[in-house]
Amino acid sequence: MQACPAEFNFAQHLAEINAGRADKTAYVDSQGTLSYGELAQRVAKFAGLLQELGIRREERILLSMLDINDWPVVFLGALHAGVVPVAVNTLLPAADYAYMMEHSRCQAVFVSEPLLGTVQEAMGIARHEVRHVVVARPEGKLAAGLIELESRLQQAAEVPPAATKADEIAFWLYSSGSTGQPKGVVHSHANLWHTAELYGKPVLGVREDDIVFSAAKLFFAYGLGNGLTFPLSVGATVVLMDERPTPAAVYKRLVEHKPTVFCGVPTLYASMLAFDAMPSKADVAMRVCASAGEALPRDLGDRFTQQFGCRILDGIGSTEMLHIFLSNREDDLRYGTTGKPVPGYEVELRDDEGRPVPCGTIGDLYIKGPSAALMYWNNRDKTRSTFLGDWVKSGDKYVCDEEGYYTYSGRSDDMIKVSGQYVSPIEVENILIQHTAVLEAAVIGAADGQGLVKTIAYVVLRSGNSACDAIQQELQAFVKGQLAPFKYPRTIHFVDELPKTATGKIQRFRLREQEKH
Ligand code: 3SK
Repeated sequence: MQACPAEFNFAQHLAEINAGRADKTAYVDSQGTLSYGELAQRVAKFAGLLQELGIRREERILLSMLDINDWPVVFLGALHAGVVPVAVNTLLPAADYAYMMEHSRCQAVFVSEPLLGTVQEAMGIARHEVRHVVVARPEGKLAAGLIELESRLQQAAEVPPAATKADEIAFWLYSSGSTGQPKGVVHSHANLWHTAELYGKPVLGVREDDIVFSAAKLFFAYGLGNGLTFPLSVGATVVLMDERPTPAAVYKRLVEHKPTVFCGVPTLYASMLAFDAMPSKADVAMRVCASAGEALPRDLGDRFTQQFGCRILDGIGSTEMLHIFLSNREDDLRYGTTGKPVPGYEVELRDDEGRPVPCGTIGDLYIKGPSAALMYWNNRDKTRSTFLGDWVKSGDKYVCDEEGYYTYSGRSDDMIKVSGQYVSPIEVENILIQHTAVLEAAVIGAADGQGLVKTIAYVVLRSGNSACDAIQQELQAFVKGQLAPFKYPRTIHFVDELPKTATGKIQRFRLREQEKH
């Protein structure tokens, strides 16, 4: 494999490799298509628009947009300009956006109209430096002070790419931890290239004649690779979906656009297989699928392959490593495991003292590979405890068998991964105990009948309140009202007391054990 050149701009790299495909469709969304030629032109114009708005190299912009054809234009246009896009989860409440605006000191926000209200609410809370709010696809006339993306883009001048270095900061994504605020994960231009060269092309096997559809959104590291880095690195076509990834919405795209590569998460695969109006193998054209976010139960993989005749390559990646570093492969697949290290990455399982553990023993997963993030922005402590020289601590526990297959064995911390997204139990508990009926709360993740993790809360009610369906629903709505909706507990158990250490620390591991029996 060639090395990434030292002088490297990932947006320019994509424009160069796709220069001969001007008429080929790069993206298709619910409103139309964007050819490779149009994409290249709009990226260069977007960089011109940033200059016109007075946004300079290395400054940050916030990208809070649904998966529409403008998303890659904004992301790559910023890279082209040497400006740093901070791509954020579109499901977050205003308080989280407010934190991200302050923390990233973003100079402008690029937002889809349905998210504008949340962004404006966040601007009312945050001490921000936002100078421009640019709205993609507004339905009607925008209020004074807001900029419409399309008209400004059309008028903007195309500018040449910034001469960035491979190791220069290209973009950020946010990742949540069990305590504290989300961490700004800082990635370089070269990191995008490494994920395509090491995983996208050789493992997932994305090719020029593919149509790629990722139900995981572009603001996730997983979705960014699937829906931008990999397909554009080989000149493939991408289907984008701005809706929530329900089975109906996903099947609609699978039948209409006939994607050949599909990327999802285990909960989605489970709901697709449980869907009443499931299409037949002849209605779809998938040749390979990917899964990440949480371990794919063996039975789900088997049933999906039986139904659609194609395999799901289950893998694990992280926002810190940018994409998948441990994966099954088409020619080496064992459902129920996460496969083997992706060539180019090394993984090690270590005990509490940092010593490698033998085969068959659970250990903490460490990864070494070229796509590791540069740091967590303005968070020296967490950077130091995660990025350890060449190695990155993942926070996951794994076991490796005699044949070299790795199997997921839980988290090293209390974090819960639900449908591929981290939920901090502490964050949910802190909301629950703000409810007047709640005395104490503990939150854990537990596998349901299909082996998929769901959030469960244990709640001690204040005297005078009694456990019933109504209070359960009220508490669920209370959490949904304050946190991103995926964080609410799917089940609430009302208990008389919580297990605690002598010093009063909640023992979530005891609740997890109880949940298993
Ligand atoms: O959750 C994962 O396994 C994952 C995969 C690819 C990129 C990022 C993440 C978090």
